[in-house]
Amino acid sequence: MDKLGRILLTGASGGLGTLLRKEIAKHCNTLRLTNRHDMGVAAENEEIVLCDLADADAVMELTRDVDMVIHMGGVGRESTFEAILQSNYVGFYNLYEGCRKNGVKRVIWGSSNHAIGFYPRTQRIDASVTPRPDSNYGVSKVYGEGMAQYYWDKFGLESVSIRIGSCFPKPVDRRMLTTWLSYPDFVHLTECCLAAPRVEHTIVYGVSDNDSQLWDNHMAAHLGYRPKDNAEIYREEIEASTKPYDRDDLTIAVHGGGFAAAGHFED
Ligand code: 15L
Repeated sequence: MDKLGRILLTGASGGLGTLLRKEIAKHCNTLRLTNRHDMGVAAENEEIVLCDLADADAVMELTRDVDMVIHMGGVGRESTFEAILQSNYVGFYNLYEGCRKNGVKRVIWGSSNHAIGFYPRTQRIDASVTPRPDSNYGVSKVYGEGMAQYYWDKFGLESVSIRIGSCFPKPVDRRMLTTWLSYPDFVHLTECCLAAPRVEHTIVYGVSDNDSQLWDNHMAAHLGYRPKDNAEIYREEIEASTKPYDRDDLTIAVHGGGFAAAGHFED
């Protein structure tokens, strides 16, 4: 892929941000890293900017002279409404406004399978389905996808919303035999999102080439994503170390698993 001038990576000290920091730097002249917390020492082509995305003025500066954004920041699980509000709504809005006003070309960001978590496991879905979020966190991802579509339709700012499954070094429970996204596949998918000539607003499921599949990526074929890993190689190990789910347990009845099964966070 052609080298970009400057990429901004948010959430740079989180799990996925730390992974991308190592892998994405070679695709740009300058990698600007941001988070609220310490991100260590800047490497040769890195810039480090401490920033709270809820601070609109700071985000306006943060997004200046940036070609593309990889947004892995924000609250990454169910939480209080206040925490989600500041990060996934206010912070997300500030980011898109900064990108629009500073002429950023594309935002690639971590949406989540929890935007569609209440679909039953008996149904394989593609990106055209109506969202069915399974948590306040999932609702915030639906908002993000709405923003991404709106900023493409109204302002021509491109986005890829990656509905990430379970991105971990290896699957750790039975549900993840279906939802697992390996680190190498996640890096490859992010590179596809950076390199694709035109994405408009694309929704893609971030999932490896698992034998057991709930998500169909035919609507994101233009990204050229070809996952290589398959959770099936862990089946024996997972089945030996975990109990089978009860048929009626929401953890296994719907795509979102435990997020759907949990009660309201603040009750
Ligand atoms: C997510 O959205 C979370 O960020 C991650 O920690 C996992 O829980 C994942 O979903 C999942 O569904 O396994």
